[in-house]
Formats: sequence, C-alpha cells, structure tokens
Amino acid sequence: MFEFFKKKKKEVAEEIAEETLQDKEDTVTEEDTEVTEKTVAEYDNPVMEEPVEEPEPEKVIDTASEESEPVTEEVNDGEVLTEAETEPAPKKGWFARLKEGLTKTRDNFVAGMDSLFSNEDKIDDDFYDELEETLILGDIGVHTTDTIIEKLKDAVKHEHIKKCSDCREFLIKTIKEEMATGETAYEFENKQSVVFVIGVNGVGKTTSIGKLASHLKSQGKRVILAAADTFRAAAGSQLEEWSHRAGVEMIGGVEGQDPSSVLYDAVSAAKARNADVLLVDTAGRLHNKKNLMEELKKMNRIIDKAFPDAHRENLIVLDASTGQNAMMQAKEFGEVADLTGIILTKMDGTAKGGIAIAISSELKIPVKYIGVGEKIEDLQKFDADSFVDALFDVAPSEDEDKE
Ligand SMILES: Nc1nc2c(ncn2[C@@H]2O[C@H](COP(=O)(O)OP(=O)(O)O)[C@@H](O)[C@H]2O)c(=O)[nH]1
Ligand SMILES: [Mg+2]
Repeated sequence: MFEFFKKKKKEVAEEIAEETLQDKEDTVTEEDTEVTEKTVAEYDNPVMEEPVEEPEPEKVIDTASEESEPVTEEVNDGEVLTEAETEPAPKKGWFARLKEGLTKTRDNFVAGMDSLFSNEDKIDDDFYDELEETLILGDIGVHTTDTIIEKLKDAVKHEHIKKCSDCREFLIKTIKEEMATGETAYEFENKQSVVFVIGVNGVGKTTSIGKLASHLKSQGKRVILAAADTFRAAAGSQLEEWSHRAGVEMIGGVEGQDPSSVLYDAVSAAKARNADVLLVDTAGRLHNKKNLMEELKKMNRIIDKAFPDAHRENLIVLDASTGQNAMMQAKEFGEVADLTGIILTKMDGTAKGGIAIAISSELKIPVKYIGVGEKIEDLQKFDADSFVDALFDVAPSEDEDKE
C-alpha cells in the first residue's frame, strides 16, 4: 500500500500545488476579496454566520480533592496551561473520577429529582409538572424531556407504578434507553485512521487532542498530531506542548500557512512512520459556513488523494458548560461535515452535564468521549449507562470501576 503512496506522492503534491494556485486565483472573486479584508476581530468570532456565543474558557476545576491550587502559566494570547495538567494523577477508578467530575451536574439535577421522588404521594399533574421543570433545568432539552415524561405516563398507566417514589428507577432506565445511540464505535482506535477534530474556538479541541493522543499512546498506538490550526502561532505552540506531554510527534506549520499544506505534510509523515492514528487540530475561527465548508472539503480531498485507505473520523468538540448552545453548534457543524462522534468537554465544573442526554437523544450522534478536567488523563470514553449511574449516584459494579 505504501509503495503506491510513494509513487503517487509526486503526483499528489503537484495536484495540491495546482489546487492551492487555483485557490489563490479564486480569492480574487469579489466575494472573497471582501472576506480577506475582514478584520482579525471578526475572525475571532466563532464559525457560523449567526454568531454563536463564545464560551469563556473555564479554568476552574471543581477539585475538592486537589490539595493545592494549580499554578497557572500565561502563554501567548491568553492561553493558560496549568501545572496540574502535567502532574501525575492520583490513582482512582475511572468511575470515581467520572462521579467527581459530574458533581455539579448531579447536585443541580439529581438533588431536584431526589426531593421529587422521596415522597410516597400518589402521582398527579403537579408531580409531572415539577419533573418536567427539573429535567429542562437540568439541560435535558424540551424534546427529550417530553419523550421521557410520555414514557413515564405510559408506564404509570400500564405498569405498577403508583407512588412518586416508584418513578426513580423507571426514570433511570428510560434515560439510559434514550441515550442509546446504537453501537458506539471506536474502530478508529484500531485502524489506520485520520481524525479531524472540529468545533468553535475555546471548546477544548487542542486539549482533547492532547488527552486522546495520550490515551491512544498508552494502548501502544503510534500517534501523530497535525497542527492545522495555523490561524495564530499560539495554537501551534499549544498543540506542541501537548505533543510533549503525550510523548507523540507533531507536524506543524507557520502562522498563516495554508492548513491543507500542513495536513499534507502530516499525512506524509504518518505514512512514512506507519502511524496508526493522525489527529488533526483545526481552526475554530473560520468566520462563516462557506469558508468552513471549503476548508473541510479541501482537507478531505487531500486525504482522499494522499491517504485513501485511511479510516476517517470527524469528531466535533462541544463545551458542555454552554448547554443548549452546544446542541446548536452540533447541528450547524452537522450541516457542513459528516460528524461521526462528539467529544463533550468541561463536564467537570458545570451544572449543565445533562446536555449529554439531550445530545445523544436528539442528534443521534454518539458522544464518544467526555472531558472531566484539564489534566491529561481527564478524558474518558463515554458510556451512557455509567454516565446515568454516576449522575444518579447508583453504585457501580466492581468491574465497572476498574482502570
Ligand atoms: N475544566 C475543563 N477545562 C477544559 C476541558 N477541556 C478543555 N478545557 C479548557 O478549555 C480551554 C480551551 O481549550 P482549548 O483546547 O484551547 O480549546 P480550542 O480552542 O477548542 O482548541 C483551556 O483552558 C482548557 O484547559 C475539560 O474537560 N474540563
Ligand atoms: Mg485550539
């Protein structure tokens, strides 16, 4: 297979050079001239035509168990890396870490539920109203809330559910069912893959790539990172820092370089080193849908030509703390890219973790990983059952809490 690539390399390079040239010519169109004249401030807006409110990067981790405040270090452009990211983790089961990360969501969401389910009263309309309110306030979303309440009403009619206190178990079961997105696939971890990581600025793309690289490396995979966010120099140096932490190689470019040319170099490196997974960091600040679509298309064409056999994955990163806004971003990106999964970050320190339920239930795109902190090990594979158990404080089975 690789002989074929070697032979093709020159050809592909020529085609890409041609394409780049073509792109340069294209920029002379009236519309695009206008685009290039846009100010940097406008580029700083997130991707979509309708401005999506950009989340403040969250730096606070709800770390009751942290002994000391993480020391922060200012890097360019206000990016802050914490020392905590490099510290070795205290050895805890992943379920315990998940539960710890979900503390705020649980306090917000389940505390309301518990008071609702703790009484022995008969189920009436007030109960349904309160349940509806609690679910919506927990960021489960109107659509999913309606579905859950309908199922509950049905069960109350046909099964032996009489008292409010009987509903808790049914609710847990229903939420798990709603979140089941079918086979949640992690094949890319075991194939030669190219993974595009996309999403608006500040959601945690670069951080998640660092964590994912470390996770894959610990499984013995050879990982290469591509710094295709060339919009500003700080983005490349931030990814480089993560590549050191994870102990993997990074292929970068210079500020302002065509991201596709960085990608091309990275693909060549991935093939030369026989890498298992190429993780591609992308810019979150392309200012409109057309630009984003063009950029993604161009990058996809490079993979089509230069790495046609690679398994492809488009993971969108969403910041859970933005609640319903995250859902909107997923829908908008879904219009320009074939999303194969979601990385839901900042599940720690937010009370809006219920958004994971809304996203899985409404979008039917699997949440594949969740970020539960800023440290390198704070990325977990997402499992709906464990998530709901952690949220409702259901004790895990012994197997579940193994590393
Ligand atoms: N608490 C917390 N912070 C996170 C998580 N993921 C990312 N961050 C922080 O979010 C900020 C933005 O992350 P970054 O990776 O630069 O976002 P990008 O612009 O999408 O690449 C950084 O301060 C990260 O440390 C997470 O799971 N939990
Ligand atoms: Mg970034």
